[in-house]
Amino acid sequence: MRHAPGEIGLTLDAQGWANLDDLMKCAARHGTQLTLPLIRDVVASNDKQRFALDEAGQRIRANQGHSVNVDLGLAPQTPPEVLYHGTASRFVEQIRQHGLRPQSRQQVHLSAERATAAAVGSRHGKPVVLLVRAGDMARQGCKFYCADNGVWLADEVPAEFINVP
Ligand code: HQG
Repeated sequence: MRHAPGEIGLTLDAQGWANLDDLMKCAARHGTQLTLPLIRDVVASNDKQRFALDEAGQRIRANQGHSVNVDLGLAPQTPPEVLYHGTASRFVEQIRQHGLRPQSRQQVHLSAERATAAAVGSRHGKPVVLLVRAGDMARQGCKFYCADNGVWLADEVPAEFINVP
């Protein structure tokens, strides 16, 4: 849903939605039996609320984290004064120089809680939590978005707004 829908022949619309019938058919063709109750259960119970159903309950999409090109259609929001980004110690020098870039994803992911950022960073190695001065950034005209699961998103974070511990 976020990285390779085409691998099972699934097509997302421009906003990242896939029809549930299509998803079930494509998955079945590739050996995975999905049912509506199972999908609904995954959407409801996923630890990070990664997925959402549309109001009619006919389509599904990921709330954030895409590497494929989608427009989630989120409206810009005023961020908290401070957001956190968890990374690995080996990336810190590059980030100090170039700021945070989305890399393979569409946007940089930021958290309102330090502990969440630490967990995100530990996926990559020895975690380091960077403090992002989101309020200052926003006042200078940078846009922030909040995905439906509470993850904050920005197109990039210039180095001047990052405090490295
Ligand atoms: C780093 C997971 C060098 C960045 C998590 C990160 C998150 C740079 C890595 C979501 C850099 C990219 C996203 C620069 C950024 N030089 N390294 N200039 N700028 N980086 O996985 O933020 O499980 O694409 O610090 O919970 O770790 O997928 O991003 O370490 O919410 O739902 O480049 O993925 O969610 O790694 O994680 P990622 P992320 P899901």
